[in-house]
Amino acid sequence: MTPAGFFDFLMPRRLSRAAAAFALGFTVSQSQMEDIGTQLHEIRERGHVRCGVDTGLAGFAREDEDGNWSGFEIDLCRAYGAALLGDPERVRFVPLTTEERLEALSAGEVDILLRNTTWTLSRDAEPHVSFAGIYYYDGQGFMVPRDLGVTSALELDGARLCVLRNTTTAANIADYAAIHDLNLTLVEFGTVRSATNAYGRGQCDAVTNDVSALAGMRMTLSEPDAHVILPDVISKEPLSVVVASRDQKFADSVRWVLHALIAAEEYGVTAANAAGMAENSRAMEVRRLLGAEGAIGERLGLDAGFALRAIQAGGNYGEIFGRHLGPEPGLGLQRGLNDQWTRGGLLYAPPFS
Ligand SMILES: N[C@@H](CCC(=O)N[C@@H](CS)C(=O)NCC(=O)O)C(=O)O
Repeated sequence: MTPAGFFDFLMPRRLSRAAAAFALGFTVSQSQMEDIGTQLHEIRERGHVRCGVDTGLAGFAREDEDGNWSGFEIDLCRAYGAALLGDPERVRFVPLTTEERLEALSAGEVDILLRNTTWTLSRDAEPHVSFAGIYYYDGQGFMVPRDLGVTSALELDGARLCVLRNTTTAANIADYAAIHDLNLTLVEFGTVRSATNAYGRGQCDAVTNDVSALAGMRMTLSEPDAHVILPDVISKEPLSVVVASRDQKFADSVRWVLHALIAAEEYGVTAANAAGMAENSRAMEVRRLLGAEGAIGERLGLDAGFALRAIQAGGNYGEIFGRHLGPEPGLGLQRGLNDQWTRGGLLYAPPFS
């Protein structure tokens, strides 16, 4: 649907946009209104979604020698291609360093940032970016060579620590060191590859990062078993999908595609059974989710089949997690906080109604 089409749908034709906004009681500026719906329109014109991803992090986003990307964040991007454009392959992956990521999003170089980015107040307060949903509840941890014999981060006094610059990691570790009176030397890097290589060469005694990222780094070391991730978790790192804040409608659709993958797992909808459930399920919530009932997709400026296609692209949240982050060949991470609320986790999709 075009932006104009969206407004036609929302309000009587004879009302001007400003009058309509007034009539609906919105306090939206003229320029904000003009942007509503434009981003999806641009993506459709272009024919692909541009996803900002890691430069290379096992389990999350990695490119092989033939240019094929794979990983948890990659499959989430593909779900967006399927939901927004009807095809999981209509996605271009743009590798971004920690330093580049938010600027690239603000500058309109990518549509969706899916790149281990923690939702923080300061980042959310930036005028050009909006956080559209948490897809992984993480926390900052430490990895050390097993033969160092260290069992807690509190024993790292005097250590050299590899850390990625322009991250929450670098800020948290400074706070942690100050509180616990630890004298740490931080050795900063721009990409995960350079940090992993430096740690592997013994340039640092330990490396600190999001625990999931440490699991990815560990996997790419020459002898993964020779390294341990310590039990200490020193921060909350809710990794989120981020979009530019210029088009709230787009942010909503991005948020609800993620919710669709989470809700699908809760209701037992998988890549394999989604089409059958759309036809045969008698649960109204599932029918609405899959577009067999109601018009929730249209409310988002999408269409009835957006969630069905997203789920069929690579499965529900649990299927995607299992493939990349779960037991071998995944990173071996537990579901933990990233389990459904019905099983004691934090994943909780709001109602599809
Ligand atoms: N979640 C933290 C850390 C994010 C981060 O960038 N972590 C490193 C993990 S090693 C990373 O993903 N690097 C990926 C890369 O270099 O492509 C943040 O948002 O600041």
